[in-house]
Amino acid sequence: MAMLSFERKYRVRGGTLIGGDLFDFWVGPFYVGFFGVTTILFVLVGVAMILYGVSQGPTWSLFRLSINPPDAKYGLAFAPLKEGGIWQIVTVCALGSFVSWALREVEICRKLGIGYHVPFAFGFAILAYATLVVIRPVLMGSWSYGFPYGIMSHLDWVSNTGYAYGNFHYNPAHMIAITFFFTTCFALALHGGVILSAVNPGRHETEDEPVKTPDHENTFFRDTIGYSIGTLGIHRLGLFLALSAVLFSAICIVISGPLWAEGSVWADWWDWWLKLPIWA
Ligand code: 07D
Ligand code: 07D
Ligand code: U10
Repeated sequence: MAMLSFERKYRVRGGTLIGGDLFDFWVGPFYVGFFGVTTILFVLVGVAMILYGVSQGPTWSLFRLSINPPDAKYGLAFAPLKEGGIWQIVTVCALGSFVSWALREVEICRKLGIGYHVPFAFGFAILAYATLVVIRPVLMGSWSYGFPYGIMSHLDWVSNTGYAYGNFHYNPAHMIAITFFFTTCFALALHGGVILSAVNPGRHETEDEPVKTPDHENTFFRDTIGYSIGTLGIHRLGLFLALSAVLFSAICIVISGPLWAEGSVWADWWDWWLKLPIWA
């Protein structure tokens, strides 16, 4: 179905979670809805606060500008605007706009009558962000544990936080997360590759070469590794791998501090392994 005739079919009222018909319309290609309006409002306030914060700061340089979290002395209290209060407001706006975006996705899914898989997946990204700037700081008793909002400054935070626990590579959940990230890329490369190989037969073939079927895709993997997960299965696997990567990322950072105390080294966690009696 051509896109335009499809849009005429599905661009109908209904499916909203809140607000009824109030914002049930499109602007150009974009569905608006109640949560489109809240998204825009949170983005406008958040961006305005970032611009205000940067205007007070030492630089407009894109790579160096930074909105920093409050000092440790403020604990979990509100900080004065220019001493981390802006960071706190920006954090509220970021969470507000991310959650609004997810709920707007839900409303679009309802209109289309499709599952909620995409907003569910985005929820994992929101969870990871919330772990970094809310859950872990609350467990540690201070907003100062949040990461600063700047391109280079947030890299400094990752580096400093990593070295605060010795070598972060020894964090077992970090290992699992990284393995899931690598596996996700591997799976997407295999999937993209096999689909294109079936749809675009080699140039040496004739122009009217028919598109190959899923049987060809299955057989390729059965011939190479003895098993094919199937056409639906690869998409389930992809979603599982990607969400697991993000979930274990959230776990690896939330256990650093709240569980494995600050100042201790992740490498020491592996002592249980060295002390296994079988090595003696
Ligand atoms: C390709 C979809 C498009 C999204 C893009 C990002 C902004 C920020 C704001 C100047 C895949 C848009 C960027 C809106 C502008 C200001 C104030 C997604 C795609 C193009 N990081 N990070 C980047 C964010 C964290 C880390 C790049 C955001 C954690 C490392 C970009 C968050 C940790 C490296 C960026 C976030 C961490 C980066 C490219 C939020 C652990 C890099 C991102 C909200 C997760 C890389 C200079 C990308 C880089 C990079 C954005 C959080 C680590 C600026 C929005 C604290 C090690 N991060 N990041 O392509 O080049 O994502 O940095 O949580 O090496 Mg980061
Ligand atoms: C948080 C992003 C959420 C994004 C949202 C959307 C907008 C809109 C608009 C474009 C989670 C934002 C949208 C703003 C944009 C438009 C229009 C995603 C988030 C909601 N590490 N490490 C990870 C590796 C080392 C350290 C995770 C590798 C060193 C710390 C991942 C290596 C040390 C933390 C990972 C490596 C160290 C991490 C990141 C290799 C430093 C974290 C992915 C090969 C010396 C972070 C939850 C992620 C984490 C994290 C990978 C090395 C420290 C598993 C591959 C040894 C302190 N590292 N790392 O979490 O777990 O995405 O965060 O060396 O905090 Mg690490
Ligand atoms: C997949 C797939 C598949 C497909 C697919 C895809 C996965 C098999 C069938 C999809 C994949 C791709 C297209 C590939 C490329 C994608 C990526 C690499 C992922 C990363 C994506 C990006 C980097 C793009 C990011 C762009 C975004 C998020 C759009 C930004 C849009 C807005 C800001 C507007 C949002 C609209 C809202 C909130 C509703 C209300 C809107 C309005 C009222 C519009 C106008 C608003 C105003 C006038 C008010 C002013 C507001 C402002 C200024 C705020 C905006 C702020 C900004 C900073 C812009 O599997 O199948 O194919 O295709």
